[in-house]
Amino acid sequence: MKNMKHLFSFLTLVLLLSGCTQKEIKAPEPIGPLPTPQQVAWNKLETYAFVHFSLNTFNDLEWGYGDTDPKTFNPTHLDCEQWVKTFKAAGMKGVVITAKHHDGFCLWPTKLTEYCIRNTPYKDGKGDIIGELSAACKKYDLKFGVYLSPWDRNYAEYGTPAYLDYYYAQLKELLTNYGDIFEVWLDGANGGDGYYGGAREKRSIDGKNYYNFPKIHQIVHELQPNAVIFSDAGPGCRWIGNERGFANATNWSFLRGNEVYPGYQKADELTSGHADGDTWVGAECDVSIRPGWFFHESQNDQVKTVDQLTDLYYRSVGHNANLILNMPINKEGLISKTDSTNLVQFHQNIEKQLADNLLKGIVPDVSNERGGAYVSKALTDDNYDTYWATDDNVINSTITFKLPKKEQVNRMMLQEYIPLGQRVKVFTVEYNDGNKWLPVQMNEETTTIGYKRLLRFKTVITDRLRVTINDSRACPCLNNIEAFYAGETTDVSFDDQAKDIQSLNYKVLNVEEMDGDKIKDKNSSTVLLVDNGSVTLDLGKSVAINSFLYLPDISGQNKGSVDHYTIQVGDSETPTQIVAEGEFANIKSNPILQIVHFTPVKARYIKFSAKSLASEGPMAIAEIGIK
Ligand code: FUL
Repeated sequence: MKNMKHLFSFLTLVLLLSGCTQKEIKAPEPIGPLPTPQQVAWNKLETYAFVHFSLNTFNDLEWGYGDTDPKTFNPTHLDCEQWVKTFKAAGMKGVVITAKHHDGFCLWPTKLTEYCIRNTPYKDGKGDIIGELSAACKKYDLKFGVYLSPWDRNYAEYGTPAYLDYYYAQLKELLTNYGDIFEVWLDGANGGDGYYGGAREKRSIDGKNYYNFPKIHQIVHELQPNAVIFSDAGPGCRWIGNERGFANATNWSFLRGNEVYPGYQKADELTSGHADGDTWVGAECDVSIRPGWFFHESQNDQVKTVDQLTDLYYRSVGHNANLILNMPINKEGLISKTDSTNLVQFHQNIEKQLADNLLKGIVPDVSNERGGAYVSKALTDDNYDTYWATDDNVINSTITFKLPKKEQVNRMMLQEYIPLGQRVKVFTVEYNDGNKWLPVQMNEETTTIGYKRLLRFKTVITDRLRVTINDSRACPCLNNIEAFYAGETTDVSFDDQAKDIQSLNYKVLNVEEMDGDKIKDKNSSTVLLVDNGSVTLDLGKSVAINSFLYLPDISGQNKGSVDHYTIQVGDSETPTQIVAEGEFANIKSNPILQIVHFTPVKARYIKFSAKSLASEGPMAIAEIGIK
C-alpha cells in the first residue's frame, strides 16, 4: 500500500513537471496588410477564363462606338456548354463574361435599355447569354463572373448622374438574377468619344470620382458577399498594369490604398505592387489567347501557342498572380478549334511539367524551427493550412532537402501561408554538386514569394537542394515547397511582332538616317521618338498602296502610342490627301500591331500624324510598314 502511494506521488510529480516544461507554441503574429478569407480563396483559383463576346464580334471591332446595329448580333451555333466544357478540360476554375462592353450593348434581356440582346435575331430576341452561361457553369461546377463596363458609349446620359442610376440598376440586375458571382470586373478605360444616344461627341469624366466606386462596392458586397471586385485598384484584386498576361518576378499583393484608383496613370507600378502598401490587393493578369480581345477572322493564325501560354503561366501564376485568359467567341458563338486545342494542351503541358514532385514527403533540415505545429514537416505534407515558421526574431534561415537519390531538377514551387501576410523579401535556391553549394541558374530575381512562386532554372543533377530565406518582413511562414524535372522544354517568350511586318522600302524624311532605320529594322526594341507628332515616308517613286501598319512601343517604356491618327498621301513632301483617319482602340493598355486598310491609291509620300497620343510624351513608333 505504501509503495503504491509512493508510485502515485512519483507519477503526479512527473506529470506536473512535464506540464511545466511543455511551453505552448503560439502561431506567429500576422503582419498586415492581410487578405480577407475571400481573397485567399480567390488566390487558390489560379486560372480562369475571360470571354469577350458582343456586337464587336460581328463587326470586326475591339471598341464599338455605341451605334452598331443590334441586328448584326446573330450567332448561329452558340453553345455555352461547349465553352464551359473547354474551360473545365483546361483546368480552369471559372469564367468572366463581358455582360456589357464599352459599346453599351447588353448580353442579357435587361429591362433598362433597348440596346440589348432582346433586339437581335438571336433566338428571335428571346435569348439571354448571361443566363445560358450561368446555367452551364452551374451544370459543370464552374465559377461565374461578370464584366460590366462603367464606360458606356451608347447611353445618352453618360457623364451625368442619371447614367449612374442606370449603371447601378444594371449591376443589381446582374447580381440578383444569375446565381453566385465570384468576380465582378470593372475595367479602367473611361470616357472619350462615343455615340451617346446620337450626340456623337467626346465626354470626359473624372475617373476617380464620377462613378462613386464606394457605392458600387457596397452594391456588390450586399448582393454577392463572396464576390471579389477587380479594377486597377481592387478592392478585391488588381489589374497587373498590362494586357500581356504577366506579373513581375517581384510581386507584392499590396497597394498604397489611397493612391490607386481605376484609370490610374502609373500602370507600371501595378506589375510589382507596392512593397510598402497598406492594403491587400492581389494581382490578376489578363491576356487574350489572340492579339485582340474580340474575335477577328484576320487573327485566326495568331492564336498563342502552347509554349507561349506555358510561358505566361509561369510569369502569372508563378509570379504570385491569378491568370484570366481570354477566349474570344467567334461569330458562330463557339470557341474556335485552334484556340480550344491550344488551351487544353497548354493545361496538359503544365500538368506534365509539374507532375512528379521530387520533394513529396521529405522532411527537410531547417536552421530554425518554431516548434509545435510549425515544423519543417509542414512544408511537404500536402496540407495548405499547415506551415513551417521560425522563431519571431529569426529571419535568415535555410531549408535543406536531401533526396533519396540524385535527380535532374529544373523547377521549384514555393508558397507562403498568406493568411498571415506576405513576408519574404529575398530568397536564394542552391543545389549541391557533390562538393559545394551552387546557385541554380535562371533569368529572374528571387525576391517575393506570396501565394505561389514558380521557378524555371537550368537543369541540375543533385541529391540536395537548399532554399535560403535572406530577408523577410517578419519570421517566414511557408506552407509548401515542391521541385520537379519538367523535361527540357521550349516555353519561350513571345516572338517579336516586328519581325513579321512586310513593307515596301522607304526613307524617313527629316530625321537622321540612323533614327529612320529604327522603324524599319524589324526590331521592336528600337523606337523612334518624334516631337512634332508626325512622320513622312518617301517610297522613292509613286506606287500603288493600300495598307499602313503601325507598331507602337510594346516595351511600355515610351508612352507616346498614337491613339487617334491621320494618314495622308501625295506626290509632294507635304502630302495632303487623307486616305484614313480614326482610332487605334485600346492601344494604351494593349500596344499591339495596328493595321489600317484604305482604298488603293498611287502615291510616293505618306504622312502619318498623331491627332492624339495615349499618354503625354513624344510620339513613339517601333515600326511602320507600307503595303
Ligand atoms: C480593357 C478594355 O478596354 C478592353 O477592350 C478589354 O475589355 C480589356 C479586358 O479591358 O479595359
